[in-house]
Amino acid sequence: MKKIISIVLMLCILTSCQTPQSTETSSQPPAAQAEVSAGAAEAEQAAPEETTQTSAPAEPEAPPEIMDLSSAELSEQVHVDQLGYRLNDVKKAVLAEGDTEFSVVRVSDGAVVFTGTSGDAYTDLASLDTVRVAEFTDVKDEGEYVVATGSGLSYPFTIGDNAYEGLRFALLNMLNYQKCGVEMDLGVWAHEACHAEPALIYGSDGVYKDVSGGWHDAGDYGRYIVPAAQTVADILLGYELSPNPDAEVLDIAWFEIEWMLKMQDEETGGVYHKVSCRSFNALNQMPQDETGELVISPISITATADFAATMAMAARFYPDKKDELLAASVKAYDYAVANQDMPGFRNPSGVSTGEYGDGYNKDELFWAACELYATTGEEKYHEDIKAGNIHSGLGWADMGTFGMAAYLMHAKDFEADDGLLLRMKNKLLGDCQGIMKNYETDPYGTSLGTNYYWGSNMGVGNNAMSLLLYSRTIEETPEYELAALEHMRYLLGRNSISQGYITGFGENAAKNPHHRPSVAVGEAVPGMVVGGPNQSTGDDPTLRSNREGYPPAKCYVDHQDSYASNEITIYWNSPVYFVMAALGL
Ligand code: G3I
Ligand code: 9MR
Ligand code: ZN
Repeated sequence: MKKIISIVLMLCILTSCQTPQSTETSSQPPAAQAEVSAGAAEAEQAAPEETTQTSAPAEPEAPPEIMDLSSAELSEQVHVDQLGYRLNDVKKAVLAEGDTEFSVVRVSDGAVVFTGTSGDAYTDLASLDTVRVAEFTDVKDEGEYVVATGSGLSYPFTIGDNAYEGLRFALLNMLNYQKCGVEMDLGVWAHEACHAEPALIYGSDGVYKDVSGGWHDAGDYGRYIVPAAQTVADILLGYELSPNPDAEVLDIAWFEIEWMLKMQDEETGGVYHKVSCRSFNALNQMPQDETGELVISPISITATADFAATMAMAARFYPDKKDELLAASVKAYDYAVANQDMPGFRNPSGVSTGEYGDGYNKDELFWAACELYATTGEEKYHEDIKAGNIHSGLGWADMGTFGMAAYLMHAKDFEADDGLLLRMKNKLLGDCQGIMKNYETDPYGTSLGTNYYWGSNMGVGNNAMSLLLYSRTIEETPEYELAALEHMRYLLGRNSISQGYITGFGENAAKNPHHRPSVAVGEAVPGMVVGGPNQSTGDDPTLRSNREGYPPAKCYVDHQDSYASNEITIYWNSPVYFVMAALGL
């Protein structure tokens, strides 16, 4: 984990920190310098222009200027990736409007290793801040640094190929912290077996079923099929598309798959939507302390189709279990197709835990058909895909892109249909172009435009994932690969509030997630992606009282009670894990 350094006090006057001159012109404008969509704060927006990097000392022998960092102050307006940048990465920071010049300073000795001029001032509509982008790609000496400007110092960061060390594993290992039904040896977060007793089938005449196991969904202890399917698919795809896959993924995912299998009704093939207590328990309880009766909510079509998709996908990853998985998948698929007009899931009376309501099931059915075709090559599934529309999306309510990924990667084993391939390519390309349009006008390297909603960080992860899926399954696209990495930097602190959104990673990472084990213990489990800014501040009282009226990208509060901006979930971690794995980081 990162070395913590504390930075205090005044910044030495930047102008006194001069370095010998030697200039270098970058022909590539930083993303933030790209053209701005029409109609947006025109007066403030500068035309795109090439930026000039003023480089490090030309004569290596000349001793660098030294800045007294001990008498410099941290600025909340100088935004960097608080983990850092690999040696050959593009390196950008986001500065305040007044920061036309900046330096990169080594923490160990205060050496000013680089000075530069930042790009044009630009008003970011998501944060309403006017900012400048600073590029220091040429700094390639390993070390711990800060960016220093007239506003003050950034949080510290590493330049080195180990900048991201530990993050990818922690993102995956988070799922082990969410394990239910078994005793877990997790240091201070250790817990006894929880939620292991049979659960009541809602509406039955006292029928109980064993549905133990699986992962707690989030900051609460419910276990829900729809987000489980997304999470399993994300990490299996991460495994499939990684240049250096993590062997642990298969065991980790299997724990959830085993639980999902228990959630299927043997008789009909339908899959129960979720299992939880009737309501959420107190925030400071460890899992074994939630002892209310467990209730299995009714079967839904979205859960059943997601289950069918996940099991058909899993059949390719677990050859020894292929028959069992495929049988479960086919049974679920047949049920979902036959009952697709059933209304979308709503919490039944008396149950108020996570709903994952979704009145539209065509994307889930599409995903299932694609996975079944990808695994079996049976024409029946191909016909079902051809008969419907192409769908996209990677979030729990919209799963179509998982279907496209399966078809694009595996249909070639059978008789891929050129028309379908083209439609999928165009659909995914259209999504990626929309993402890139936002990305190119976002100083922080993300792509949500001005739309920050509950779980916006999943949107960040999913957008990066879409770009990588396009690049890996259709056509290698270096700009998309770079943009995906830049999205990570937003999550790691290069955002308008310099907030690290992954617990334990970065100097200013979230410390008070809405996560029951973390609250109970008084310390956040590491490696959890929090929900992030949510412009609907009315979604929770703590967010409202702290952030009402703030611009969308700033509607976040690192408070344990803010479930609408600071909860964690398995499916906010998993796309970010995918990105790290696919990038081989
Ligand atoms: O997607 C739209 C967006 O396009 C629109 O601009 C925006 C305007 O408000 O709304 C967006 O929809 C929001 C949606 O999340 C985005 O995924 C809804 O307003 C918002 O209510 C919805 O919140 C969901 C929340 O439960 C409340 O139902 C979250 O997605 C979902 O992740 C969250 O899930 C909870 C579980 O129920 C229980 N466990 C914890 C988990 C995380 O908080
Ligand atoms: O802890 C719950 C969280 O997991 C949910 O996402 C959130 C919204 O459904 O609800 C949280 O529970 C709160 C409940 O809704 C209202 N009373 C306070 C609960 C937090 O302790
Ligand atoms: Zn449990």
